[in-house]
Amino acid sequence: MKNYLLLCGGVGGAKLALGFKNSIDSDNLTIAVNTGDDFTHLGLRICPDLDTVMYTLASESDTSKGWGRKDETWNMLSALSDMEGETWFQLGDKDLATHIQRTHLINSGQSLTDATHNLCESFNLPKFIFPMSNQSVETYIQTKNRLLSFQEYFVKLKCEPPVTDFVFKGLDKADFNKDLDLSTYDEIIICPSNPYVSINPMLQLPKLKNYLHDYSHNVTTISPIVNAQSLKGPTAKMMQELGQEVSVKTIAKFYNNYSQRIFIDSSDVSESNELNDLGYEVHIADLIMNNVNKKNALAKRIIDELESK
Ligand code: FO1
Repeated sequence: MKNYLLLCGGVGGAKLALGFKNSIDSDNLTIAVNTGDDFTHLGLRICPDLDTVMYTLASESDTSKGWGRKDETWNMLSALSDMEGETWFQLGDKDLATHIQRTHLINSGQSLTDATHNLCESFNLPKFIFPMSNQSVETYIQTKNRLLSFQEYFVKLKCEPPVTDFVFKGLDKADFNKDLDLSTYDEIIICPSNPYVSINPMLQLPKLKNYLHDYSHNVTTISPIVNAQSLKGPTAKMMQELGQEVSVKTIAKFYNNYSQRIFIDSSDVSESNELNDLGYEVHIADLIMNNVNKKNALAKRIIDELESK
């Protein structure tokens, strides 16, 4: 069995990561997760994509919302509201424990990787989930009038302001996670996550960017666009606002320097020839992962293609 590295954002990436977890031995699976969405809120270090992946793989996620924990209660948030505290970013009681424990571990001197592995251990997960970096990289959204922090844009303003650009702060002091030796992975999968705000923060880290460029024949993209719509979140809206066509071709062009293989949905089969012209080997699959069988089936399909390469 080959070794797989998944590059993953939040909800869409986590679904595919669950399919991989259910399909291969965890020794063959490593998941590098975007931390550009991370922020400090009410004194707590919050890492939304790491938590979404961790909860999803532990079967602890609230699948209807896509973030947070299942069977959640909201007593803290309600008490905070009574005190007229800040409640725009909703923290459930069980989820709060994760942020308190992570903040405590980091304040005690642990790296984000070690804190993540400690949290994963409490969910009976192996140490296969890694932050993209142990240093902070913060995603900002440039809108016409203001530069917004990611969570202000995403949660407070519900992705409404049109996007003109993206800014990643902290890159000068950040490295791709040193615990991940890229030469040990046979195949790298770009999960169906938002290219601009979930994968791009990782691509800004020179070690990963250069590796993907040099080994693009081992990099497979799974399109987050199906039939001119986002699988999840604001990818399609952002594409439109940036003046780009909402299509798998735009995804293929975005990753053209870093990937030579792409999985697209059967509804986009008519775009195959154009993707071939861009240099991609194209695979057609059902990319809509709306139940666990489909998550497993897509992961198995990708693994089968890559094992027989
Ligand atoms: N997303 C929301 O849309 N509203 C929220 O109130 C919210 C709270 C929240 C709390 C913890 C957490 O780990 C994630 C949370 N998210 C929330 C999701 C978060 O904003 C993610 O960054 C996005 O899902 C993008 O990946």
